[in-house]
Amino acid sequence: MSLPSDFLWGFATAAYQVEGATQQDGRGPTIWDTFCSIPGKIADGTDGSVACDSYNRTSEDIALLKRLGSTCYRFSLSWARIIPLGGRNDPVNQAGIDHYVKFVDDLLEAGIVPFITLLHWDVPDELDKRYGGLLNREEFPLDFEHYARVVFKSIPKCKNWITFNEPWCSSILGYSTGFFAPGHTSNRAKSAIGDSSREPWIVGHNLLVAHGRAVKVYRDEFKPADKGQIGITLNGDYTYPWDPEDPRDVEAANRKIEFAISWFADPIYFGKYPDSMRKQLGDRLPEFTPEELALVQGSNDFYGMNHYTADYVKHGDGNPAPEDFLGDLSTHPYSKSGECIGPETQSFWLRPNPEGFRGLLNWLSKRYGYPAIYVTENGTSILGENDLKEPEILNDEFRYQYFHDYVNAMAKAVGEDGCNVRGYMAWSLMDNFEWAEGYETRFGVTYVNYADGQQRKEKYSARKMKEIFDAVIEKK
Ligand code: GCO
Repeated sequence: MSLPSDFLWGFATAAYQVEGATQQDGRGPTIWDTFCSIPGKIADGTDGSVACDSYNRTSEDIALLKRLGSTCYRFSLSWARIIPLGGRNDPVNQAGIDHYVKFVDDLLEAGIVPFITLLHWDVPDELDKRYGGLLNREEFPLDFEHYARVVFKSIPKCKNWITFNEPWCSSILGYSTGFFAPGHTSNRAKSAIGDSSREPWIVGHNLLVAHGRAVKVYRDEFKPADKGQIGITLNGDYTYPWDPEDPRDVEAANRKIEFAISWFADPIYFGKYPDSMRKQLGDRLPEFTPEELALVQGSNDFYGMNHYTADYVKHGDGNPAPEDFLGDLSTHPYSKSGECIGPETQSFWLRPNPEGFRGLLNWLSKRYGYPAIYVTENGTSILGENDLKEPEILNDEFRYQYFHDYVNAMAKAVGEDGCNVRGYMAWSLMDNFEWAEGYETRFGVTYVNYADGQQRKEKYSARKMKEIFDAVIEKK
């Protein structure tokens, strides 16, 4: 046993992936509603307008969390339910606030600790139309600060806050590859800001500053003296050198983690972007003004870690192309000696590798001085799961094994390596709208039958989760 007795564990979701009810109670449109309406963007042509209908099934979801034994739950708020047009001079929608206040009350009543993400990608569409959304260095951070203030004021009972989910994805997938909303690609000829190859780096910068603004508001105006914590959630794979004997591959592997994680974490913990990024990107990477830096540096009470997989990385030759956001290298599922990261899943980017989880926990802890870490997402899809019959879907041994192995790897990182992990939220409580993959890829421990009245049924992994944690958490 190696996780402390007050260790929190539970599940995570995000508003656009589970809530549905996109037209209900005055919610405004978001960039994801708009993006889904563009033909070809979502694999099965669907969107989040119904999703799991969680907006109308809050008590059912809470009962499920309770049944599974969860002690915490991470979910995100829909900014456009609270301020439908998004801006600091736009009207606030009381119905949206009331919904989340009640949800938090009900969770606490059920003995479940809420972790709220302020923004999990569903930016109010109006802000994108009005001034370019995340691209706007002046307006966006101020509007986010205002939204955060409205939320902190309305929901004082929540003590755990995450500003942004995975700014890497917002920046790179939203503004370089175009896989995610708003679907910009950095090789477009024209951009509102001139050179489109700058867009992802500007978006990342603006998200950092907006995060810093929200944290300052929380600390100055709302944070209770004895409790209350706020941080950002970053995603990143663990990365092995393709050839461990080749120093160029070793360096490339480290650089890849820096381009994913340190892009955001170095400014927060050290007050600067990583040297590897400055070297490769030059002035395409913005400089912090002194005012921005004062907001960003020191702005994490904890590190929110989303983690799923690992990869092998081989160095590239020559100068990287401007859109090479990985840092002039290529990733492989196999090492030079032919060793594979792990079995295939339904997600092309995900192969289980629990040792990599322990590896990355150690990498982060060493680099950033053993900060408190909450694992805010971890989980897997299963190859072909959606094509199976219901009884087979419910028997998700593969997912159980993934959670078992990853949780035990984390327990070793805590018990044997001294990492300071305080909580863990599995992705996800239930099958849901998997962004550009639509509903064809399932990540839930609970099966959702979308075709038949949104019935939820616990899979094997759901029923085993408590057992997995009971085996590694010390008894009180
Ligand atoms: C994330 C994503 C989740 C995905 C999950 C599986 O934060 O990474 O937001 O919403 O559904 O990662 O791909």
